[in-house]
Amino acid sequence: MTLDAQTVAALAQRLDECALHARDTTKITDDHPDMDWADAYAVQDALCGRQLARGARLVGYKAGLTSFAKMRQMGVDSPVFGYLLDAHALVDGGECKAAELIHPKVEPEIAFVLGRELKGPGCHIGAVLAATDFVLAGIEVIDSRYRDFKFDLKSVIADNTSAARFVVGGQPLAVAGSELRTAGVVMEKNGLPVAFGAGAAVLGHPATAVAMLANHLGALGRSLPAGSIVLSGGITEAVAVAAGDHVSLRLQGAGSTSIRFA
Ligand code: OOG
Ligand code: MG
Repeated sequence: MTLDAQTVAALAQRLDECALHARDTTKITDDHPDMDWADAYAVQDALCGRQLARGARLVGYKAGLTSFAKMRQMGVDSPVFGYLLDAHALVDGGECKAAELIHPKVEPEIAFVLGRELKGPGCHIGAVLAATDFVLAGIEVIDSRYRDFKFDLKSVIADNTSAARFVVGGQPLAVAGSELRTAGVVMEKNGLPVAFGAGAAVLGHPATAVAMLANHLGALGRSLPAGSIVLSGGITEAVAVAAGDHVSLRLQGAGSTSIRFA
């Protein structure tokens, strides 16, 4: 850690207020170029603490920047981890208020629902599959609080990895007997296909991203509780959206999910 507790709290407040008022800001590494990984996750924790203090509930976690398409798009080279709140969950087929967001984008994701706790270190793909109840089709709405959606890894970690909203479908796909590597996704915007891919785009197998997340939390003495929902990361590049857009995602074997931007 290079930042003191007061600076960590002030940075969390700055990012929190940007999200609350749909206002962007400069990268926090511009002001704190020497901040380290622990600082970045400490700001993320402080941000989470503010949201929980307002009554939000933690419902799961997310891995991001887990596909080469995403890493290339954002100019970074390693995955990042964040958390999901009930306040950010949207109803399948429901509305996402674009005015509450700065410059939203959507991503096709495979969402894992855990039947059992997952605890690192030493978590591997087999442990993830054994602990997973089922997967669902998921659309993540990301919205970086940074100007022009430009950031470095430490800045985006502090900003809870651009997490903003998410929606999942209601048709569970059991992992036993499914081949998640070749499970295809098609994302449509206003009826036109805009992104295609398959599970293998995420680190060769999306369960690998969940294992990495469990190991990341394990290093902090935390775990992924039973019942958690875990977004394993965008399979393709994220697609910009605006009020009026309708986005749907089909995941082979798991039906579809959709949202409307109002
Ligand atoms: C960071 C978050 C990335 C994903 O699925 O790759 C993410 C960003 O691109 O803003 O959620
Ligand atoms: Mg994502």
